[in-house]
Amino acid sequence: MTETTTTSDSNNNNAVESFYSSLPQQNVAALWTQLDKMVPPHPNPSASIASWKYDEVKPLLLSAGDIIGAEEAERRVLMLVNPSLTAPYTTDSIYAGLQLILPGEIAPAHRHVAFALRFIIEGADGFTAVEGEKITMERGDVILTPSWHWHDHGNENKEGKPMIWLDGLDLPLYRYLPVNFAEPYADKRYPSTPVKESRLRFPWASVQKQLDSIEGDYAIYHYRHEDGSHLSKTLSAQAERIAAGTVSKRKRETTSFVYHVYEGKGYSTILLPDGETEQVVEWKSRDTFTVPAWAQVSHTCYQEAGQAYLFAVNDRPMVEALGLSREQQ
Ligand code: 1HN
Repeated sequence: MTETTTTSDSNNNNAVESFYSSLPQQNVAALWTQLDKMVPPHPNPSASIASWKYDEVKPLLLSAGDIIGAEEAERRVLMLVNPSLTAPYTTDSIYAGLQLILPGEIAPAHRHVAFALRFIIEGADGFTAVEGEKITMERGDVILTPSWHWHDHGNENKEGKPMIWLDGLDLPLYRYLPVNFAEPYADKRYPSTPVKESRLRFPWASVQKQLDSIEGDYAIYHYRHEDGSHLSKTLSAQAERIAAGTVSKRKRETTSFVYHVYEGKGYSTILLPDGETEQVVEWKSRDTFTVPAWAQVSHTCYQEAGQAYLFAVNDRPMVEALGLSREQQ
């Protein structure tokens, strides 16, 4: 009796083993061994909390300026690579990079399916020409390059000032929808005429005015087009004001963020969705950091530094369009 059971158990084990080992040949796999991974108990972004100090990255960017020309590079950019991922991931859904154009240089005209927005960090007399509109770049401006719009960049400064900005693109999306492609223009520049105002340019002054007009220690402003829509169908942006010596309420959203500090000094306390990994990111003007999706975040502005203004690229339009928006205060 006992012997029979043993034999049947081992027959059974053999049958189970051969069942599992037969699966890969047929390109199938058992869901029940990895159900947790497919439907985890909480959102689980792959991106980690990361930060880039401007004082550390700017010298590298300027060195890149010695090594390669903007035209040769096509885009002279240092990508902000999330340490848990590879390029183009700054978060799971947002690519960000720092771009440099030196006086007299042109980043030649091209167009691509990917959407880009730029937050201008420093420089003078720089421009980006988008589909015929030559738009001057000023610190704090957000300038859009909608999908499939011709664009080139340049720097006409006579005092040797480099033009530097933060790019935000929806490149990670094309891992799943591989429909992104680019086309070079026949000439270096796409024909354009200077414009003072553009639906593609969002000057900082009006954003700050909005933030300052909201009462209280904390204010948030969501960039929108005149018709109320997000900046694009994929990525958009927001700006926040945190009064000196105050802490913003802890909040988590299914949105991910690449933050960039316009002004001020402080730190953000970020708790990952696992509820265990908490990090404090210290920041000051021109630093950049990530907040992965569903991470709990609160911003603290130091008393002595005056109020802080934070800018952030977010993936809100995609998350909303898919009905996945959730927020916890
Ligand atoms: C691009 O075309 C620009 O036009 C910036 O300035 C960054 C990153 C990846 C692919 C294309 C630009 C980019 C990019």
